Amino acid sequence: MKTQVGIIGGGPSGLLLSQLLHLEGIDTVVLEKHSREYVLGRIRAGVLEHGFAKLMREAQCGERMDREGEIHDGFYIASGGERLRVDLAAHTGGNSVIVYGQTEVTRDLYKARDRAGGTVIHNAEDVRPHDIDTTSPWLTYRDGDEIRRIDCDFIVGADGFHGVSRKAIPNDVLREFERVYPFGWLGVLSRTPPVSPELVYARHARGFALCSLRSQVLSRYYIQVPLTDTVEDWSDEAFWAELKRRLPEDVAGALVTGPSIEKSIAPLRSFVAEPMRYGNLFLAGDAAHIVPPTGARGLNSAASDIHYLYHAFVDHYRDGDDTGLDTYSQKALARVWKAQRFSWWMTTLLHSFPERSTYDAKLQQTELDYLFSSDSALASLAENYVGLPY
Ligand code: RFL
Ligand code: PHB
Repeated sequence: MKTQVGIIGGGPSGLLLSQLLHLEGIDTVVLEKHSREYVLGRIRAGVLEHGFAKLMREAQCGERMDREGEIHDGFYIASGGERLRVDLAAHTGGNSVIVYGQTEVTRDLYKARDRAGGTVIHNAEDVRPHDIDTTSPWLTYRDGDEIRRIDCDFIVGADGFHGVSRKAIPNDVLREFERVYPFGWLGVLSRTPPVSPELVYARHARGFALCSLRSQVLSRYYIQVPLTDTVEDWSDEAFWAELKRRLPEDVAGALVTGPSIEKSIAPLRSFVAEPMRYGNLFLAGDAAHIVPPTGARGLNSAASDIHYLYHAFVDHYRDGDDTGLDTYSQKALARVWKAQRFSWWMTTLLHSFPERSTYDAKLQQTELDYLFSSDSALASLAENYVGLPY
């Protein structure tokens, strides 16, 4: 098989790039390790910035998002019984975010690839990139007993944090920057009305909690848990009781509980790999960088990579202009690091850190007091939360 851009990974990054390139007449093949049902069963992001939404519309995949997604122009931060509304619109000249689940984004992208007759190969085992430092890179994957080969002009590694593409970059070229947090988020999805029309990020001495939603009948809640905890340690009853303890009284009192329909633990980690290009291999999304979910930046940062990469490929194929490809890594990383900084800041502000000094605890409280009393501090938070310009 032959294609112009071979894409490893059929998550939101890979599918969005594939669909955008298709609309410009550029051929792609997507190799996905798992089944479609498996990919759609992962419950992840819920908050999209408008830059992401614009790309979805450009990809002709924005219709359901615009119909069913909710525009949120504010959210709450709760601490010590107080609740502060962060007015995103007021602090950003009318900007907002869209609440629409990653599962739905991915479903819409799969449908678009199907409609266009795009090639997305599921259950592709042992995917490997070859000759990435030449102008004729190629991919192999295993289909049962057969090894299949795909010749490409370029390869894009959009295969998430645990993928193979980043590992194909030689050790003496690749630099990795990492911070691992000593806790995770236990998330529960339930078919219950959300406790608040807007998200509530709550700091509490027992640990962080977040009230989010997917729709008016589907809620998503998270609590900070030690890394040693497992899903089996948490019955639904124990989860709801702990969530209530960490929320302000009025919020806890309004909480409607019900059976969980999904429950999972995600460890919190910050990670960046540099460079994001090696030869004719380009990394995008979680394959190159991840953030703790506190600032809702992960999927949104993936989308900004796709924005740069898509335009770079179009310039290459349409005009023979390689400037975009040559500057991709540098441009993408500049925005990636700003998302890293913001996610680290939100995480540090709102979580309980075991074995933290009393000095650090005082600083965290002072940072919150400052945020609650300063319009400039709120404006900085709002500007980052709605997404910095591309
Ligand atoms: P993905 O989604 O991990 O997709 C990668 C795909 O590649 C496949 N794959 C392979 N395919 C072939 N060969 C291999 N060897 C392969 N190895 C892996 C995988 O099966 C998969 O299908 O990466 P992508 O596309 O870059 O998308 C990134 C986002 O998934 C991620 O950044 C967000 O989910 C992060 N995130 C959030 N981001 C936001 O912008 N807003 C949010 O509100 C938000 N909330 C969250 C989040 C992530 C969370 N978790 C679980 C970490 C909330 C949570 C709890
Ligand atoms: C979610 O709804 O899953 C969600 C929302 C906001 C975040 C993280 C996750 O910061």
